[in-house]
Amino acid sequence: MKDFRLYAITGEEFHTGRDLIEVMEKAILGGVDIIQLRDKESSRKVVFEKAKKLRELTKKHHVTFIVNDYIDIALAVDADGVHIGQDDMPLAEVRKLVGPDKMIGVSTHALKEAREAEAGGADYIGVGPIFPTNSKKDVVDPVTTSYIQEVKEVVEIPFVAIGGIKLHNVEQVIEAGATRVCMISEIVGAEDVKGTAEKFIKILDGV
Ligand code: 3NM
Repeated sequence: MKDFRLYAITGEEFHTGRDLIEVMEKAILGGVDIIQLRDKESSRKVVFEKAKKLRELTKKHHVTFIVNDYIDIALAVDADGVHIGQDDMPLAEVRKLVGPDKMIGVSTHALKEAREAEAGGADYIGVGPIFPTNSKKDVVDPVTTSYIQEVKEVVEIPFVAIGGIKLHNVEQVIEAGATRVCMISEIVGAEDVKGTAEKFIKILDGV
């Protein structure tokens, strides 16, 4: 797996009319090194079209591209991997479908899930939500930064902290032991998307 540290997930509800590809290109130019297409509202046809465009964009900039939920779309556009949640198909089945070379990321909200994802062959896990977030429906209560400390002690595969992470609280996340951080709203909803990503990179550089 190509490692990463600044992970941006799409969230067009925060774009206030701006174009998906333009916003994500600004994020990449600011230092985002992995992008996930996450679209739970659009038709599969529309998600596929967005995935195709984001694949082109991420190829151009040598950035990792992950598709949330849709394994077939990830394969069809030759994404670098898929991201699944606790309510998706079992990890072993997803691995059978995508093969050994694609990345699989799994959202986890408790140590048991983190252990299972690692044992099942996930390439990385999401750990969250660290703070309250309005970006995900039916999200569990915040797991707080103590979950980062637990995961760091117990899990060997890479993990990325997610959920309510902002420029003003990211240092708490890093202090707890995270070296990779992931956001929706703070990056794609920023007025200055590139500048915001650059600020995160500066903070991560100081680690
Ligand atoms: N997954 P924001 S929290 C997509 O805890 C997602 O697994 C989470 O958005 C998890 O950066 C989350 O705007 C939403 O809070 C992240």
